[in-house]
Amino acid sequence: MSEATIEGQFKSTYPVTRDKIDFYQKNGYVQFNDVLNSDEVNKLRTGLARAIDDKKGFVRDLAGGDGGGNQKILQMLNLWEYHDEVKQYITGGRIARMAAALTGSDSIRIYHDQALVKEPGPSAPSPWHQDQPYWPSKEPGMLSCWMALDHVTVERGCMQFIAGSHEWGEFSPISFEGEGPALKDLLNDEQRKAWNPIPVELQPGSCTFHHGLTFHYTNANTTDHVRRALVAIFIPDGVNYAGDEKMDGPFSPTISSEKGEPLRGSKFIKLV
Ligand SMILES: O=C(O)CCC(=O)C(=O)O
Repeated sequence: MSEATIEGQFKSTYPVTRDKIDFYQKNGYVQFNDVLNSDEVNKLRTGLARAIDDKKGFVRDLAGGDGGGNQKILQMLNLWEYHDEVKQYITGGRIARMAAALTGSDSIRIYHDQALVKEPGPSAPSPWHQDQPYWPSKEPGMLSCWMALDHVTVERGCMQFIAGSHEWGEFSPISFEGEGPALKDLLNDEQRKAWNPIPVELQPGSCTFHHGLTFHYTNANTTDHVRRALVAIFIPDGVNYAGDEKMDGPFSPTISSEKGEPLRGSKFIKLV
């Protein structure tokens, strides 16, 4: 591969058509194929392998283990701070510009990235949930790009969505450790009738974007192969800080906004 192409990694623009924007706005999620080429996917796999070795920053088992061996869902936050490959991916701008197009926003900031790894064997499902209840934003609007680094099938833990559920309002946060009610228990009759999970199987380098209120789920990985996903969460314009009562996460100390002001923090760098 030429130097020029390597230089351009993660930077070139991926076209987001009007149809895709309309689909996202109507359904609360959308799929894009071949957003990354195989060199870019391999670069991110390299960064992820190093992150799994050195476990810098915030690392835990999202399903309640100790983050040591045998994690059911290994979650590692803000790889971009520690691993150059991921920094290039996040700051290169391709996926941030896609987020800007989907939301119609003039500016996009990163909230954080996260690697979510389901090894074969000890893996757990990620229960049906919305993301917005875990985020410090007052208004909905934040969104995630879920990038597949493996060929993800239903059995390997691909994303599943309830189309249109981003219009159903904000529900309580759901425990990934299996405590408390399931999201489905909180629905009204009409919402229960509309419950029709849509699995989105992806090739490596393909992704989905989903709105912070969209209901989503992934199976435990029941295959013999690892499932690696790299998620980037974005803050578009018009999202304000909800205040302390909604924030006890790892980035609370970095938030510089007062309640009701645009959500800003030292790590929420501007990408677009
Ligand atoms: O990858 C998973 O298992 C869950 C992903 C997820 O919940 C998210 O990206 O918001």
